[in-house]
Amino acid sequence: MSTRILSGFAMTTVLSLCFAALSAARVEASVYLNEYRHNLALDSDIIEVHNSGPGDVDLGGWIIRTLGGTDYVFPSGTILLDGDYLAVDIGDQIDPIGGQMILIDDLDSFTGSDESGNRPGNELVIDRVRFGIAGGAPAPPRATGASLARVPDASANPPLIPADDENWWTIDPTPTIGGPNDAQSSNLGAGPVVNEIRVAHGTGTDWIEVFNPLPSPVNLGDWFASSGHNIWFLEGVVPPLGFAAFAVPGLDLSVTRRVDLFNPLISRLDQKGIDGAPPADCYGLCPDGAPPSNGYNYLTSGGGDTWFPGLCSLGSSNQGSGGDCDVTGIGDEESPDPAVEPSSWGEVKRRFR
Ligand SMILES: [Ca+2]
Ligand SMILES: [Ca+2]
Repeated sequence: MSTRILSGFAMTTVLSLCFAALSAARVEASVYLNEYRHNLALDSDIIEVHNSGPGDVDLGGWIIRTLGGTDYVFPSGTILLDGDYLAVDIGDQIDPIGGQMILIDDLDSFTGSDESGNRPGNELVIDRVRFGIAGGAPAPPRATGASLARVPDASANPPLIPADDENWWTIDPTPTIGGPNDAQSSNLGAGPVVNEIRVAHGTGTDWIEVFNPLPSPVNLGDWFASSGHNIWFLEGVVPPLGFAAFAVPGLDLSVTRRVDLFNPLISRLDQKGIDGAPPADCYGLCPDGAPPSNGYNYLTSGGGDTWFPGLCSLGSSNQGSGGDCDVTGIGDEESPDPAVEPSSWGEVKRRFR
């Protein structure tokens, strides 16, 4: 009996030593970038981080690094408790049309090395998001005060540093800075798509064309298109395999170079980009409605494969009468054929509603 008691004591001692050794290794808690919005009144970028646990984390010395911006360094003594949200003002660092945020552990508070060979003074990337023309996540429309939000919230332990940002981030018109996110998840490729973009290049008006690939009509009331500058509401009914064209001047497409399409549930169904594209007035899918629906620039939107410059046919099929997608307009900066350009919003509605 006494032997068993001694064994138990010895085991407890060994376990205690093991825990002491573990506590000297890296913290195991997961800290996330969780939400971002630009505060127009402060002209500042506000970033929310979340500790999904287990355990508290000392963020002192950690860094938020933006694309081309100045590093934000968390002050020493910044303890993020298990389960807490923290919003920090990093100043005006983020380009509204796109960029990235990286959360970095500077490892200075860490002594020794862990199994991955991390050393004090090194930088360890904890989390990252790329958005707008720089990655899959959408740029939050700055004029609306909307945020870029993780979905689901970080407390659900979604993947850190996701390669497919478009599936883990969306915009939230009603930000929740300092608390759990409640944005709607995306449903990319599940319905109507941006089938064509016409870019005004500073004169005239930007347009988008929506194609409905579904076998039933879709009421576009309260649907909206979004860019890093603003949102623009759509309207009307687009028939099965039909087209509808919308002037979208607030989106500033020649500057923002990306458009995202949302349904009334504020779930994102499509995204297209033209950054890096050959110069043209129009860009269109061929065949109509072709994938992918998760692009953020010309190439990731199917550039040269299903997404082409020079397809100018607002309100009608990009495939032409022969179905062969005449792309002879590539690189042609002349105005598109006026015969296919709706002359006014009223005419668009008359034609396509
Ligand atoms: Ca939040
Ligand atoms: Ca078209």
